[in-house]
Amino acid sequence: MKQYLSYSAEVQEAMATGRPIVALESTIISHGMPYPKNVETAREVEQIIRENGAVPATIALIDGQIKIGLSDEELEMFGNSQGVAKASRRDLGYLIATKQLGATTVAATMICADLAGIRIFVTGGIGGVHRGAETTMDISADLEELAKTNVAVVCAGAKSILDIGLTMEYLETKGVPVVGYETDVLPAFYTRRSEFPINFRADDPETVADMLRVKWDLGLQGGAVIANPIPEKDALDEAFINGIIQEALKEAQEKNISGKDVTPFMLGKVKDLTEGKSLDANIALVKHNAKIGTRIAIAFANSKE
Ligand code: PSU
Ligand code: MN
Repeated sequence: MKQYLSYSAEVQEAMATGRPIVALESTIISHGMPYPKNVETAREVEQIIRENGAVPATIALIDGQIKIGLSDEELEMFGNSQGVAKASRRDLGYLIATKQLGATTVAATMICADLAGIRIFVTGGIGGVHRGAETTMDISADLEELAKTNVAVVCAGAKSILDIGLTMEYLETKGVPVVGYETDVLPAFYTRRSEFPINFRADDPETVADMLRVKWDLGLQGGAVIANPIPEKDALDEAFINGIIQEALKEAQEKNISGKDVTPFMLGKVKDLTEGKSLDANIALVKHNAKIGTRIAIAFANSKE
């Protein structure tokens, strides 16, 4: 397995010296945000992690290797390249064997982080059960991954392009804990609240770290969702964003968008319809997640023995 992993110098050094490392995904760069804001955001998020005392490891597939930690040029390449595949669990074998560029989703990033021994992963939002999944069966592979891979995902909850209620039910069935960070309800990505209660509330990074430590000490396989609401000042108006999501969903249906194209289509459409407001909110929440996720990674490293 080791022959497929390649580490940046920064990550290698952090591993050698036992410094906390935070994993980051690359689908958000290649398929989640437009250029050049995607690359700017990726750099800023990495910088926030460094400033707060951990080491960032953005994960992607390049030339037959799983890269754990990208260079500045590589970040640019993933942000500004049309030919980058969206890589989830099913795609890893093929994309690595054929030496293609692959931007890893939450599911694939969890797999790669786990292979590298990184337990804390920061992103914007996870995939989930899509609205209408009772007929389309569109359920993100992210949820299955959360059920089996030991990586905690710090995110801003689930977007209402998804069926948030069914996503919570799915996670419950699979035994995935959903922790609200300073919140009692699941945040809905662009807004701080949804109508769905979280399973557990944590008001400090130590509580999250201790919970993860005990879960994995007990051999309870799988990850956790750490849901951190978007800062108040960056949140969008609920009625405004939900109206726009409805409009975008309608267009996705009319255009018969399916499979792995659904989430990128929806994100792009919502961005256009909000005239970029959704992108600004997305950037703000990822940065906030980076800050909280770094604190959790540090607390988790300190919780060892
Ligand atoms: N949500 C976002 N931005 C993203 C994604 C989700 O706000 O970029 C990406 C993540 O990589 C996530 C993937 O893992 O979309 C889910 O895609 P799908 O629904 O096809 O599983
Ligand atoms: Mn899907």
